[in-house]
Amino acid sequence: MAQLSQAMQNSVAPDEIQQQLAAGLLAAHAHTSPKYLYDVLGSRLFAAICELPEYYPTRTEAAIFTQHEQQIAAAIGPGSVFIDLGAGNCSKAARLFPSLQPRQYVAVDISVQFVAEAVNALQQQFPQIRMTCLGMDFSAELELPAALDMHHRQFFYPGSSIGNFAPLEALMFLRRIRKAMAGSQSGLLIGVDLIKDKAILDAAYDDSLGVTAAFNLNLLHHLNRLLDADFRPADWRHCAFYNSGQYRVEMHLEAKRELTVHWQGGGERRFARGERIHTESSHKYTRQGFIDMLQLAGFSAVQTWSDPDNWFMVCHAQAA
Ligand code: AVI
Repeated sequence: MAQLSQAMQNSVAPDEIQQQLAAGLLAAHAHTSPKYLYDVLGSRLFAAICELPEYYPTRTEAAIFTQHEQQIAAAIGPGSVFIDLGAGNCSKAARLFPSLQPRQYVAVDISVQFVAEAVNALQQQFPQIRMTCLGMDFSAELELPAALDMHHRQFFYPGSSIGNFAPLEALMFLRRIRKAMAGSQSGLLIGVDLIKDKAILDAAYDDSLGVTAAFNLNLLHHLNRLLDADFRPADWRHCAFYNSGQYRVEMHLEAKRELTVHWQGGGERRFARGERIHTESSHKYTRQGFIDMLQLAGFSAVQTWSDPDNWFMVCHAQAA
C-alpha cells in the first residue's frame, strides 16, 4: 500500500483560506486563486479537459515524451526519487516509469483524496517502486519530509502548470524547487506551453462540449462550501480568451445579471451584470524566455524537446 501522509498537508488554515478568498472577492477586480478549481469534481473535470480535442497541451506533451523518451531518461538517470508536483491521477508519471525506473515515487497534490486513490492503484502495477503520497499546497511552500532522500531528487512538473503562476511567482516557485535540491544529481523535468495563434488558444480554453465551462463554474460550488456562500452557478457564464498583451489565457466567471453574493460572517459583494471574477491565468512562453527564467532560478544544463509545430516544450534542467 502506498504510504499516505495526510499529516503533511501544509495548506493554510480554514480561517486564512476564508480571509484570502473574501479579500479576492472584495477586490476592485474580483479574483480567486486557480488552486480552488481543484476540489474532487474539479480534478475529475480537469482530467476530462485533458481528453478534449481542443485542449492540445496534454496530447502534445505526451507525444514529446514518447518521441524523446530515451533522451529524457538519459538526462534523468535510473534510480531517482521522482517527485511529481500536482500529480493528479498520476498518469503522466506512470507512463514514464518503465523508461525512468525511479527508486521512489512521491506524488504531491493539493487534492489528497484524489491523488491517494491514484497512488494506491499505481502501487499494485509497480510494486518495485516505493510510493508516497503527500497532500500539500506546494504553490505556497515546498516542504518535503526530512526523511526523503536528498540524493538524485528529480522534480516533475508537467502540463504547463507553471503557466498558472504569474511570471514573477513562477520564478520564485522555480527557486523554491531549486532550493529543495541540496543533494547531487538532482534536476527538474517540466512542461511549458508556448505562445501560438490566438484562435488555437481561445478554443483550448472554451471547448465546444463546455467541459472547461463546467470546470470553471464548479469553482462556485467549491466556494460555497469553503465560505458558506450562496453563489448560484446558473447566474454566471464561463469566459476565456487569450490576452496577447500579457501572453496569457485568462479565465473569468461573468455575472449574467446584477446580483449580490453573501458569505459567512456577514461578507457580501454586489456584482453588476457583465462584471467578472478572474479565476485563472495560463501564461505562455517563448523557448528562450523560459530557459532564461530557469537560469535565473539557479538551474543549468537546460535541454529542451518540442513538437514539430512548436506548440509545447519539455525541459530538463539540472541543479547548477
Ligand atoms: C493545470 N493548468 C496547466 C491548466 C492550464 O492549461 O492552464 C488548467 C486549465 N484551465 C483550463 N483548462 C485547463
